[in-house]
Amino acid sequence: MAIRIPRGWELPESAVTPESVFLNRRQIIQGLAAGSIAAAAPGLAWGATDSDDPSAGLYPVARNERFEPGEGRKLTDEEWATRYNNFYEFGTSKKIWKAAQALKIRPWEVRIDGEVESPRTIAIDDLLSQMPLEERVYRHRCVEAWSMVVPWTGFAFREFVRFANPTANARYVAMETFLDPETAKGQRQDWYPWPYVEGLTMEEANHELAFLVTGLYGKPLPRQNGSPLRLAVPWKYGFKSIKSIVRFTFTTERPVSFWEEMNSREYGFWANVNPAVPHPRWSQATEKDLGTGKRIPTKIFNGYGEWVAALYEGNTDATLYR
Ligand SMILES: Nc1nc2c(c(=O)[nH]1)N[C@H]1C(S)=C(S)[C@@H](COP(=O)(O)O)O[C@H]1N2
Ligand SMILES: [Mo]
Repeated sequence: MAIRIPRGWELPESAVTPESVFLNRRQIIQGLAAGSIAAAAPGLAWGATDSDDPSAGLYPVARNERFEPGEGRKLTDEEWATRYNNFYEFGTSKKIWKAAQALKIRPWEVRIDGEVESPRTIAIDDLLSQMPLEERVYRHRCVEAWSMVVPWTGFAFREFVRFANPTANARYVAMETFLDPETAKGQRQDWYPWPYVEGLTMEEANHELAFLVTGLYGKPLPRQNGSPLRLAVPWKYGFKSIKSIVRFTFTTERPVSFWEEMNSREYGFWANVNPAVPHPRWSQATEKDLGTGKRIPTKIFNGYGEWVAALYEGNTDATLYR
């Protein structure tokens, strides 16, 4: 197969195809003998790596218009969101998207245990078929002071909580990424506390903004973005939004997250975006918008204060500690 279309990231930024155009291109590719061409030429278009994702037929889904990019913000180009990533399991640079294609996303099971009425394991496609999917445009602010605005597809975390049926004792939910050093070479670096772990209070998990993500730009979530299931908590620094989740454990005690374990002086449990609290090694007052490169002021709770500030009333730890 020698079809060769230059890829977006091989072009100068000025020549990158606008979303509407590559959506059409993707529709065309999908229309062509489903699978055969896309499978023969992986990387042909943005969506082509999805061709082996059995959930592809679920997308796109309707956008929930309650969530907006924010004043002066525009959607980040898909190529930036899918080619500039943090996923330490596949390396510490931002260019891990190719390495991440090694991730086996099926079969994929999600374990639900701890303080639940009955622990269970569910296959991702069973879970997907039971959850109400919607699209939400969220801002994402990395602790490294870059940010993006992307359309995630997924379901409200609180729908998942209802499904998991925790006991009244549950105060936190801990989440865990897969552990497979065979495919994820970063996990052979044994000075990191693998697997990646994150956690939320039950109040946070039940907040309507907390979102479990299964798709991006109207397609199944690319592996490099944390397929098949990742978190999006847009009022917190990006490292809270754990990727490729295999386990949810409801607990009475606060979990210690991956980055907190690595360096608790720099990364805490709450990690609420706060421009007034600098990282020990850099300011958090501004951020660089991915793609445009524009420097913009960082907002408290990443601009979601109206939604979430009430969660932290009287909890100075949560707002003043990083
Ligand atoms: N398992 C896992 N989850 C992770 C990370 C990681 O290295 N491993 N990086 C985090 C960080 S620091 C950020 S900013 C976001 C990046 O998500 P993106 O690559 O989809 O933009 O994922 C978060 N989730
Ligand atoms: Mo991050």
